[in-house]
Amino acid sequence: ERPSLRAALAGDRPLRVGWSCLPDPLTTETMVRAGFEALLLDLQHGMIDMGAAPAMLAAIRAAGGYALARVPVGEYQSASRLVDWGAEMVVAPMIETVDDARAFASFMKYPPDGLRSYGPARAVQLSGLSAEAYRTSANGSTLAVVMIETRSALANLDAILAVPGIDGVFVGPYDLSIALSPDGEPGLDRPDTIAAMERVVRQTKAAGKVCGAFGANAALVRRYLGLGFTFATLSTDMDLIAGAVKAAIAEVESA
Ligand code: 3PY
Ligand code: MG
Repeated sequence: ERPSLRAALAGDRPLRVGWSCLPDPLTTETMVRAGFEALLLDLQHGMIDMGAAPAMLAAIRAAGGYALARVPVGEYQSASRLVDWGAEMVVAPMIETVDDARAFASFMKYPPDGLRSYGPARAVQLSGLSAEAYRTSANGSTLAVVMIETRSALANLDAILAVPGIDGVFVGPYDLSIALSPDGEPGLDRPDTIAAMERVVRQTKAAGKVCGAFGANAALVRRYLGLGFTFATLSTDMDLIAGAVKAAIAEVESA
């Protein structure tokens, strides 16, 4: 039996996590077979909708990967459905307050911890567990992760980390750097952005929780792992495909 996502994230090297925007299960399956051990389906900014998600979650898991998903802002009801369909982590963007975190956690965890409604037939099928084993392990093994990407989230971080049912945080460096800038400019390399990310790592690790970041490219993934993040997602399916096409054309035409 494979380790839970929580156990895999606590392993001796960071998990290789990819990012999917394209709503196609064969693309996600290909990314996992090519080396990503986990893949996040982006239902916030990606083109993936709730209709596309079930087959994509199944494709990730059939290829042996861990299935992660990000919901659109405030769509906690969708988080429940994604875990019902086999997502092992759901990431909620633009969380600002303890109340936001509580609302999200309540949709992710079964009673008595939360108000997730019971109906995990598909998650049971994909997990290979009995319904009883799934139900009793789900609150511990399914991760509710809040995005820290606003000034209020930074200010409220310790209180957000103390919300029962919140398993970790994920930093969006674009929104965070825009929020920290006086003129709304993104700046992934700015010292204030990096210092804020270091603080998030420190506070999150002190709370014993998982700490992820969006890594737009290999250099940023290395930077974030160097700062102590538990994991950093590497690029996106769109950027990886576009980069490979450009490199292949250049190789032909530069000869
Ligand atoms: C951000 O950087 O704001 C993100 O949400 C990454 O997708
Ligand atoms: Mg963001």
